[in-house]
Amino acid sequence: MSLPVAQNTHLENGLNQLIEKIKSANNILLTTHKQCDGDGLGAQIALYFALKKLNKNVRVFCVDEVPRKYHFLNFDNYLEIYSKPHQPLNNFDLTLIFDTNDSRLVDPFYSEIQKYCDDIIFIDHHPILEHGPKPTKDSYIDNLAASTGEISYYIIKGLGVSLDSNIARPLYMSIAFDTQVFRFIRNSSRSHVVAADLLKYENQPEEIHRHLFAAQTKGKIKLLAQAFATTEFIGDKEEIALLKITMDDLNKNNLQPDDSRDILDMIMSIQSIQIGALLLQINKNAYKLSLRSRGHHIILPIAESFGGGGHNFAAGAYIEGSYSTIYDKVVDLISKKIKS
Ligand SMILES: [Mn+2]
Repeated sequence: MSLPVAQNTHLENGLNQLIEKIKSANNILLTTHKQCDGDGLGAQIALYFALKKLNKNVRVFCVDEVPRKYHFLNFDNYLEIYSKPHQPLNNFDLTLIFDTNDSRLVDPFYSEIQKYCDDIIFIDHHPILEHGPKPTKDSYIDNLAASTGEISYYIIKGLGVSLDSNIARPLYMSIAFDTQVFRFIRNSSRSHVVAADLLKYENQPEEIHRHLFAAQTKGKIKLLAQAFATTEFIGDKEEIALLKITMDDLNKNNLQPDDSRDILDMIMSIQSIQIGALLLQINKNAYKLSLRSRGHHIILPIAESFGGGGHNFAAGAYIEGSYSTIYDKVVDLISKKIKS
């Protein structure tokens, strides 16, 4: 079964232009948003291996430390971390940034890249923000793609590079991560079709699922127990769930902020919850807000009002201030959204 590479002519033209641009560039930089996730990381690593096969000079960066659960990819010899010692940057013909179109999520690396590269392109599946920075010209944004890995797959195919296990493994990881093993596929067969092709080259997909979703520590289970026990249910019908996790909660269980990422999704599995919020403390007076909606209420504007972004039904923002002030604002905005 084959599907068109893009879901409308406008996107197909954009994708073809992007592929031509990549073909004509020699020095290429690849990166993704801060606190990377499996999607952006897998999409860029796969393209790194594909571009190597085309003999391009290519460097692949994360802005900051890669969370533990992705270390099974063994990227130490080629993946560079901007926040750690790395080789100096050189001039690049082209920079491709995966899984965001918001330059703020790539800073301070973004500002640095601008000194070395005039052609920066975002490759993404998040909506363009109403109030945030606009993506650069020629950026390729496909809101219908369930993962950025899927887009990276079609770029690699368009470049005429043959797939192999180095390319298929990170791409499969991207798709498995962002779809949560095919739960969130935007009602399209595309994720499955692409994955089926990748599995010709990846013979341990269950190992990838395990690394992404079932490699818990005792500390994580303890955090889950505490999180579930302290989740607040708010509203007339208790349709809002709100959860707080402090730095101390993470530290005492030997966990990283990334370890808290899936907890809100677990709480959203309570069918009566319409909107869920997590306030994760990142320093004394700053919190990362994560928001989820069951699908009846678009919560992206709430995240945008705090200077954040994301998808319509899964979004987030960094907020400075005391917990009680932030709590009041967040509960107020969500309650209004529920009533609207
Ligand atoms: Mn993504």
